Amino acid sequence: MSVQERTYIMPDGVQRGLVGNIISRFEQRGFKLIALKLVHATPEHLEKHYADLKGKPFFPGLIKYMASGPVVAMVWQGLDAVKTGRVMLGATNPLASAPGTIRGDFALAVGRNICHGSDAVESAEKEIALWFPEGITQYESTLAGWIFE
Ligand code: RTP
Repeated sequence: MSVQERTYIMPDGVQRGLVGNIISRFEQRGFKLIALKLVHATPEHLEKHYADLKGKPFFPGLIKYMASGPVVAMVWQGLDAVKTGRVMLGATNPLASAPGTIRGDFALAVGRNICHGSDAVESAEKEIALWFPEGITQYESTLAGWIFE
């Protein structure tokens, strides 16, 4: 648990026009945006990102879908960013995602569940290094004292 914890959040389906809403939710919750870019990723890059899922029956379809259009690579920082980010996303299957969560509000199908979020601090670090090899610029925010004790 750290107020400096970072998570990698990646909306897909940019065509649906939901990226701004997803960004707003993280901003409103109190997280600090520390990196963001639009990327049309190659299958090879996505296979690295989803390496843990290699062998799953849905893996080829997942890579094909994610490579079919742009994604938005983002890093958000703040208290318990990884766990809170997952709560904000909802369950992997939108059928089980509560209304009020990103998937519970915007998704119906597990293979189109709108947004990825790191599932652990270690995977967040790996994912951030994979998507932002150029590094991340740090900047001061005067809001911290109003958001964290
Ligand atoms: P994510 O990595 O995208 O945040 O999702 P997650 O941890 O909740 O779920 P994970 O098991 O890591 O699966 C990664 C993505 O693969 C797609 N998926 N499709 N057709 C299927 O049964 C199935 N299962 C998973 C989803 O898009 C999921 O987010």
